Amino acid sequence: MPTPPVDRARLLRRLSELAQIGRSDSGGVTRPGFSPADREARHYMIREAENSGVPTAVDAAGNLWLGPRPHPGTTTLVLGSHLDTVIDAGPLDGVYGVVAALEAVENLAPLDLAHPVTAVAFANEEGALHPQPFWGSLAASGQLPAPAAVPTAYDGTLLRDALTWAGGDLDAVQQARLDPDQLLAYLELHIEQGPVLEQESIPIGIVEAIVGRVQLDVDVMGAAGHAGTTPMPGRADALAAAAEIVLAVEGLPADGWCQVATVGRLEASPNSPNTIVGLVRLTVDVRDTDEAQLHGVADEAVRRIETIAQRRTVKVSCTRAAASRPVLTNTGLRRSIAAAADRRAMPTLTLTSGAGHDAQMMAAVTPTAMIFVPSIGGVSHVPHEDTDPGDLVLGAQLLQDTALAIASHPGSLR
Ligand code: HGY
Ligand code: MN
Ligand code: MN
Repeated sequence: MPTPPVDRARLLRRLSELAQIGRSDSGGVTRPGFSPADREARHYMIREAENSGVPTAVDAAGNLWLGPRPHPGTTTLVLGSHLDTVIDAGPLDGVYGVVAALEAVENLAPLDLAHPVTAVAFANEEGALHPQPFWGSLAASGQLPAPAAVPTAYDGTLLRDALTWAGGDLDAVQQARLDPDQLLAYLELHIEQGPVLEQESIPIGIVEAIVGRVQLDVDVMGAAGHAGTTPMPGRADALAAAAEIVLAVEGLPADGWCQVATVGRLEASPNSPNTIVGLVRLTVDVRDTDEAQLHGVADEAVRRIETIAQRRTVKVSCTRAAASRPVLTNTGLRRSIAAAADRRAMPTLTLTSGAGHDAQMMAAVTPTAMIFVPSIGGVSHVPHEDTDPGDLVLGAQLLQDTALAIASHPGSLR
């Protein structure tokens, strides 16, 4: 069955218009999950979908469905990613996969397929404002940890309110859980966010494995004091201790504990030029494709942090705030992607993802795979994140072709 062409102009127009929503002065995009800008992007996608006659819905976890939700009596092919971003992000991370997924749903809708094809924008994948990353895909895959008593964002916003504004319901989040028997597979198209495809001059990546990740929330509690009158001996300077902690975390990969380690968020208080810092709140992000290694490094990070705290007579609390397992994608789906690429003579490369994705959560409940397109300069999570428009269209076409091939055959992938 010939697959209709992706509408290049529509795809690029939507990406360009979405990049204006949450635009920051630096030219980046700031649309943290459940923020007003995130809600504006959702409303934009709802208008675009409904103008094409595609039904939309928001589930209790705030996931935005663009097309028929999985339902009894069918096994649905789900295409998706996320609309939310980190702070000062680029214009493509996540949103590219959602826009391409809607494009495929629109183009395949007129065809009589054995399996329905739908699109989803999973809520709060990044966890940039409300701390639980992969919130929506964890809820959809039945893996959401019990939320804190009063889940609160880094800025003090209550998740209950933010989720309600997004169309969800904190008390009914369990209803967002998908029934694996109603799922055929999950496919996610995403920018690579790394340098490999560009270095190899190959336009399509077929993801074999996705890195696992552990995030620790660390509080360093010292003693605030007057910067001028407090003698140096005996200070419990939380920021000086945190500085050692940042470097100790940075040293974990070089010591063979994991592939990458980062302190990405740090808040010092009272954050005044002439006061010794009393409290530092920071996050530790460690990643590896080996699950045992990942849990070992989290324990080692805590050991290093506690040793520094003891020597500096500050107190620390380390909490495992989020964790995602490393996953392998589905072999059959990878073959379907490769076959679809071959039909269009698209060169492909099989690679590992150093970024985490909603696909990791969906892999727990249904056959899952990812397609990458190159990132210019290999950069992401920055305003100058970019991909050649031709590659964006190629990736979207391959997603659609693969979806058509998989959804055309009754019982495929079973
Ligand atoms: O952090 C990540 O790997 C992804 O951007 N959520
Ligand atoms: Mn991201
Ligand atoms: Mn992403």
